[in-house]
Amino acid sequence: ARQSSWDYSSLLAPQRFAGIAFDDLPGFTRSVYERNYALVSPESFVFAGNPGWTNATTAHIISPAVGANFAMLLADMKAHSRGERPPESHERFIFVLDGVVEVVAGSERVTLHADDFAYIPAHLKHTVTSSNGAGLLLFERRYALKGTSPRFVHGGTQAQPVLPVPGEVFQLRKLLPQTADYDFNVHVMDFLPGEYLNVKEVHYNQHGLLLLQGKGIYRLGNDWYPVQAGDAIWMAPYVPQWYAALGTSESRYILYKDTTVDPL
Ligand code: UGY
Ligand code: MN
Repeated sequence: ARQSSWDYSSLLAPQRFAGIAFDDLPGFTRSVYERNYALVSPESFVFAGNPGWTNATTAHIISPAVGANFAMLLADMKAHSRGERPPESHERFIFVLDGVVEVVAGSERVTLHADDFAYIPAHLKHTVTSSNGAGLLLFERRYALKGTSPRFVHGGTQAQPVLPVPGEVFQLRKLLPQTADYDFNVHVMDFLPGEYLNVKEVHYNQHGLLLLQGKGIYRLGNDWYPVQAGDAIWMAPYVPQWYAALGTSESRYILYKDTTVDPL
C-alpha cells in the first residue's frame, strides 16, 4: 500500500458543515491565467498519457506554451510504471510527493521516498520506475549552459542545511548545488502562520511553485489570491510577488528559480 504524507485528493472531497455535506461548486475554480502569472488549483489539473511514460499519466501545469523557460509537471505513477529520459538536451528534476521510485542514472541507482529529490543532467540517460505507485513533481528545461559539468544529484529535503536569509524570516533550503554548473535551483521555503515575505519581490528570474503544506495569501501582480496546499503558480520575469502564511499550520512551498543565465 502507498504511504503518504501528501494527499491532495482530500482537497477535492465533499465537505461537511453542521451535518450538511457540500461539494465543489460546479464551474467554480480559483485557477486563473494572466499574461505574466498563472494560478492553477487542483480541480484544474488535467492528467493524460505521455509517450515518455508507461503506466503513468502526467499533467503539464506550466510549459513554454505560456512563455516559461521550463516545464513543471506532475506524474501520477501507477504500480509497475516507468518514465524514460526526456530528449537528450533536457535536464530533469524529480521531487517525490508520495510513494517510492527507483532512479537509475548512468551507473547509479537510488531509491527515493516522499520528500526526496533527484536531478539528472541533460547528457545522462536515466529511468524512473515505481513498483507500487508514486506521485512526482518534475521540473524540466533545455539545459542553457556550455562548458560546465552538472552532476547527478539526489538527497532528502530535511537533510539539506537551512540557509541564511538576510532580512527575511522564512526557512530556506536549496536542493541543488550553488555552483555555475546549474542553470536553475529548487528552493524549499517554510513559513510559520503569520510569517510573510519582507521583500515585495520583482526580479528577472522565473518561478514554478507548488504549495506543499499550509495556506495563505499570494500576491501576483496587482492581484491577491487565497491559496492552499496543492495549488501551483507560474511567475513570469518581473511579476510582483509576495506571500503571507495564514491558518494554524506551517506553510511549505517548493520553487523553481532559474539562475546564472545572463539576462542579456
Ligand atoms: O528566491 C525567491 O525568488 C523567492 N523568495 N521568491 C518567492 O518566494 N516568490
Ligand atoms: Mn522570487
